[in-house]
Amino acid sequence: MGEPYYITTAISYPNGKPHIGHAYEAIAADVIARFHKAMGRDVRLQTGTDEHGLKMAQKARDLDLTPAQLSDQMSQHFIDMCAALNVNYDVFLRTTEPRHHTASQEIWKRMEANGDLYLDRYEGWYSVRDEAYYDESELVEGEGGSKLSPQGTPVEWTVEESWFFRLSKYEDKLLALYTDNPDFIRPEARRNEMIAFVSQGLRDLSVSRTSFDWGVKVPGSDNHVMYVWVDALTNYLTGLGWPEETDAFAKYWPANLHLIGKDIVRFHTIYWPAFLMSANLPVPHQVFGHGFLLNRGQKESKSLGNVTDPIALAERFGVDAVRYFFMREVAFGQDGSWSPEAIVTRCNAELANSYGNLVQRVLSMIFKNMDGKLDTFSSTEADDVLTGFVRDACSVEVTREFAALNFSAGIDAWMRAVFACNAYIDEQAPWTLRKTDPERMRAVLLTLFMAIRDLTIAIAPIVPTAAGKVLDQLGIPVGERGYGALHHAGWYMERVATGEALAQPVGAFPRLELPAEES
Ligand code: ME8
Repeated sequence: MGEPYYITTAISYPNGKPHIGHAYEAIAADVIARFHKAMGRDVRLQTGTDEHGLKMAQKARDLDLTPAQLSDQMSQHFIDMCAALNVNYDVFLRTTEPRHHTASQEIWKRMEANGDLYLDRYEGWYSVRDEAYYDESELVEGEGGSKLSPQGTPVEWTVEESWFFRLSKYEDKLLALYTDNPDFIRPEARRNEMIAFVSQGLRDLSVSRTSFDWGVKVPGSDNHVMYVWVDALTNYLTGLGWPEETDAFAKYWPANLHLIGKDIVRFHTIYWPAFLMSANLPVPHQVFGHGFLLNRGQKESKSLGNVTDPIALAERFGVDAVRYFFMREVAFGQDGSWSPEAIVTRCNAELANSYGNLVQRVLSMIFKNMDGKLDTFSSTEADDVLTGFVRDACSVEVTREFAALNFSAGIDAWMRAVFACNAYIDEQAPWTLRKTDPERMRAVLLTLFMAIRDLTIAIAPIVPTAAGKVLDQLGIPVGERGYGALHHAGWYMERVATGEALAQPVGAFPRLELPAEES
């Protein structure tokens, strides 16, 4: 089955429906998972929902639901989003599952056994209305000089009992982890931020609450629930069946990649490795903090009225177009912006006009002029140059860039190969050769047939549905669709021997249109 590869997304707060940022992260994780599968690895992709904590409890109260009812309703929307975006996860984990409580309590016990948890007092400005603590710096002044939360609710200096995690003990170990494993935090800008943060010194972390009860109970302290991040981060272990000694855990832990957004890098690169070291477990290989997706340069929010439902977006433009656009348009790791016009322009120029049109033209000509039959042919230098160029772009450049999570650069290399095919077809003009030199026309079309196969295999992780359709039309067996297949083509000769013909092609990349009011 190949070397194991375990990738996770953040688990989303289901206190609302999924937004575009959730879709972006899920798509990127799925692309990475499909890429590694196509490279022959034994991949496991985990996603899920983060259902405990104050935010969930507050939202449920606003809606007159129990937190459990709210999470049941809302997590289904995240499952539906994955289906709509063709995100093919192996595990969808919900933190309210009993096995997750077991795992969270087990990691807690191990941290405690290691001497890293102690009871103390948590003090701060607390708003009963918000059920939240605020920093002095966040407070605003109310009437008569009273102190108010940023939400304008009254705050009181409050002292509660809390468990603390000795984070301060892990400063040096964390800095050593970053130095010894330069790829542990990506991209570089995020790594530098975290090194600077830890270098300033770490304070111990309050890891339990007594002010509300929607969470995992602290073992031995029934009036405490765990701080939501302790339980949330543990999801990556729960999904492997830990603390049972499962095959999945032995095979997939430590994770190869935690893919998350830039706002939660601190939790994943400081707290999480410290918890794991404390529990005597190996730390993940890499945490990548991707950028934020903006709508025409603005954050989506209810007040701006620009919140996009990712499922509706996929229905409108097609799931492959949305996936292609996100991976192509945004330099991975940086923030990016989207708009309906940008999706239409990008996908029409590249997917429909350059690549889709090439596929359609070549397959139609083979169907019409060669009865859809493949054959052996002798190639000229021009054919070999094209074949070599396309093969290199697809099997060397695309794979190198995708492996480094440089999706945009990988797709750029792919587009150069598409352009090379279009330049070749114009130069060779097979439509003219049909009358003057049918033998040569066949060689040109079959050279292009092989190039299209390479192009399609290379881009399949990004646009799996359309690529699957094209590979079906080309008659490529399912077992021959990985990157390894780019270097052998035994199936081609088998196909020639059987004489099986290609069916009449149907377009896989429709041109997109904008409704009149948006164009
Ligand atoms: O943070 N663009 O959940 P969450 C891109 N439950 N990504 C975005 C984004 C945007 N506009 N907005 C949010 C949580 N994200 C925790 C995670 S993991 C153990 C616990 C990303 O629902 C965000 O960075 O607020 C995060 O990676 C993911 O969406 C879920 O965010």
